[in-house]
Amino acid sequence: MTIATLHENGEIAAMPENPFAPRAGLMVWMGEEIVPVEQATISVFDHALLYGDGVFEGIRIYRGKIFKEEEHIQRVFESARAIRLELPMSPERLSRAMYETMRANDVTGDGYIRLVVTRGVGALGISIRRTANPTVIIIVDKISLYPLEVYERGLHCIVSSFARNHPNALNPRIKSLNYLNNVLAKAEAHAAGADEAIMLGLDGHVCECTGDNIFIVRRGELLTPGTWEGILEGVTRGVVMELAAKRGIPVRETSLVRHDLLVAEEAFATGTAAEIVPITEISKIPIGDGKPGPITRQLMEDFVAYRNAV
Ligand code: PXG
Repeated sequence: MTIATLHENGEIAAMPENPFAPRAGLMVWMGEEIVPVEQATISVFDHALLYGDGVFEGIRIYRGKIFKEEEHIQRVFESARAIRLELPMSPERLSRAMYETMRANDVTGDGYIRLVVTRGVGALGISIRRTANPTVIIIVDKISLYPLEVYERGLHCIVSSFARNHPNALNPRIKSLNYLNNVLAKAEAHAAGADEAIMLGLDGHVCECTGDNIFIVRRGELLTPGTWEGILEGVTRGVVMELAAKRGIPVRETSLVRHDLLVAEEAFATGTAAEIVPITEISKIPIGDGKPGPITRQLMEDFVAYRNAV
């Protein structure tokens, strides 16, 4: 379908095709049923659109199985609770809905689930009292990854000029639909010719990357910001802490500042999409010798073995 646009000079022109448009044939869970993507539309009065009022999850499918399903379901329920949003289905029904959507898309191998819960349609005005019918959306699609080359050379990061949301403003532990903070930091990184941005809190403490948690290695110890700093309590972060412990690598949640990043022996980011990706440059300063470090590479290997085993 071509959409027409009216230009200022009165001419009507066809809008160019969107190269990022979803693929035809994609089936989406929309509210209570699975529909073709063209019919998976939400109202302009849904408060998710009007105010970013809602929560989401990004989940991996490995070999037809939802990875860390319980953790993701628990997190979406916790995010929802924190914004006074009641999910219109039980955790069990949500799990079945995700598997039903996978089946509708013939996903038996690897894939990605984007789970979204909107506040629902409401009157104009931010009050949640004047909204009803929160909507569950489940998109099952391919995952978009960093190119393989990035895993070999490592991410080049800037330290963003945008502070991460203060926990008392909007706690990053809530995976809310308000991601503009991260969107702006990521855009800033790209504008600076970097791959990714590291965000600090208002107090200058290291928080996280725009869609990944951060770890550094210092004197053989694995360090990562604590959840009190204002970060998402990442599922991958949890797995990596477990894997490190199994290897006998000491792990500690602690406060870190910019200086700690620059003197680190190794650094890496973790997330559902990225899994584990080395960070080899921060603010144009090489981390360690500027190559992915041995502990990072060991954990990358362990992670692949772990997710292949579940
Ligand atoms: N910090 C932030 C701000 C995130 O959004 C993580 C850390 C890592 O958490 P997990 O639980 O994934 O280990 C995230 C996760 C996407 C996308 O498509 C974003 C995330 C996960 C998957 C996909 O943008 N964010």
